[in-house]
Amino acid sequence: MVMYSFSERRALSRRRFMTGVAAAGGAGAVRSFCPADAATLSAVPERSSTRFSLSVESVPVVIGGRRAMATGINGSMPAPTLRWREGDTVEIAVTNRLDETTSLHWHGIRLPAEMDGVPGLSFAGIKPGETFTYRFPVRQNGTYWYHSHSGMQEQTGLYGAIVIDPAEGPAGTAERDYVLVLSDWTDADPEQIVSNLKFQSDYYNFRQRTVGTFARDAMRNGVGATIRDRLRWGAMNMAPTDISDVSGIIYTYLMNGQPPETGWTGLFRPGERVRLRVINAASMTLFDMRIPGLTMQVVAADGQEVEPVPVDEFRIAPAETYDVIVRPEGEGPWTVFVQSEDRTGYARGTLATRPGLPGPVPPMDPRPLRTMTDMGMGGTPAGGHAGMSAAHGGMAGMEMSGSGSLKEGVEVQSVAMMPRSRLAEPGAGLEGNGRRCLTYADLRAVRAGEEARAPSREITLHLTGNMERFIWGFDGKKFSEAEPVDLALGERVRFILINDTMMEHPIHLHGFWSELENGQGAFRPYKHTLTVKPGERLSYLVTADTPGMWAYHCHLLYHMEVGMFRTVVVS
Ligand SMILES: [Cu+2]
Repeated sequence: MVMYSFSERRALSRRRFMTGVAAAGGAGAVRSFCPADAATLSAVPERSSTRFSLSVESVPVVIGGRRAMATGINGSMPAPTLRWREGDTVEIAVTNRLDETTSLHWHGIRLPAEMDGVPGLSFAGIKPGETFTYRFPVRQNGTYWYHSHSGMQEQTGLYGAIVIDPAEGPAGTAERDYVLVLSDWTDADPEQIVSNLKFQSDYYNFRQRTVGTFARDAMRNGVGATIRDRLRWGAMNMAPTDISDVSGIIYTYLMNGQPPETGWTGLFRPGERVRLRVINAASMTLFDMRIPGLTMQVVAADGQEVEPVPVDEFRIAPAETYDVIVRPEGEGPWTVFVQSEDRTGYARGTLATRPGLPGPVPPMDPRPLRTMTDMGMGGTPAGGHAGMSAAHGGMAGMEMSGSGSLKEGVEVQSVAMMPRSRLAEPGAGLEGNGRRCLTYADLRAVRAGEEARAPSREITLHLTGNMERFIWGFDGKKFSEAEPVDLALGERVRFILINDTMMEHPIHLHGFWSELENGQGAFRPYKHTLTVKPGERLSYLVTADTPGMWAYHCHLLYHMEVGMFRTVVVS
């Protein structure tokens, strides 16, 4: 854990700004294209049918000047946007043209368990050459997405948007309607990334690499790849941080498949309302989105309508979706600026009245600083090296009060002694930046929840891990060591999550709404993915109304991969 003084942070932010300028200067030279053009991808398509035919296949792409093979659908990465209507029954025939098993999971969609698309739980997966036909009634509306639940296919591009019209027809709240699929692209081999992280958890957070580590890395990854990494690290002038496991060193952040050099462009006429359906399809990256000069009205979270919240900025974790409406009055152009949480890169878009008008790109913000609160020490956020060392020393060997079974060890590096609600906080790096940032406490559903029953019991789970060992789990156990969470059909339960780690974890329960208890009473927001901040305790209500085996996991792909995953069995 490295903490920065204020002056160090200032220096870092200056350096970051230089990096940003250099990157922008090289823009013209970098060519990038995907088989599907960005305009067709981002405009919400007409709803043509209730039947869809999707071919999962390798798709050639060039991103950042380098050729690579992505995993896409029908020749496109991201996969095509699917438009459905509430009340219809959709039928989706998925053919696997890869040489490994695939699957598609409909994220946030309430459906029978056998249609949920998780190999090993819902079904056997789709073998090479096979076609599996998903068929289910659509009982909700809003912005959702779909992605592979097999291996590392999500990291290599197998994700797309779902837009569901209300039964009574499209909402008519905006003249323009775009999806913004955000993602983190790498041409590194995802299996190698996991291996590197297990080997050294700060692998992608550059500490001064030496001749010794060069030799070691070259043995693991090959000389060419190691030299390439070193050149990138040098060019980025990276400094150590513990914000993200995987950073802009190997990631190119995409908006609708477009890297920042080219970006995505959305057209509008002055005075029009523009709806942006923002989906974080990244494997490992939390993003902070803003459009300098425009106020965004947040009108939906995870597909569900909320009372409009005017904001300048919001954080979106992997798997979350937010719908925002903006109303640009002049000609623009306006830049849609989406920084990675660790400020090692950004995705970029432009709202303009005609093509070819890029807006100004602001410098990236200073990197977030992990604080005492992130350590679960309670109190007000505080920084500084000395304070952190003292705090860590004080925690060593302590046992969790109220949860006698959870002890620190290899699997549980620390426990939050004073976990607290952080729902009214925008998140690390967004405090006090002069902008109105969305918080979970702001989310208020437009309708009262349908379920008035109080929960009959509580299930408390700690999010645990060891950053140095790249071990992640619930209650100090990996998936392979853990029992399923059993729920009785029809039961209403309160889940309590306590984050004992220094990272955010976006936790996704398949099949059911997670009704966040955020102080809005009966108007609590219905979410499918809830980000738990470091040192935070939050709770949500679940009605287990659909039988079956359901996945419950962290949506950071590599955390899930190494064991931050449980099965929830409803019977
Ligand atoms: Cu996680």
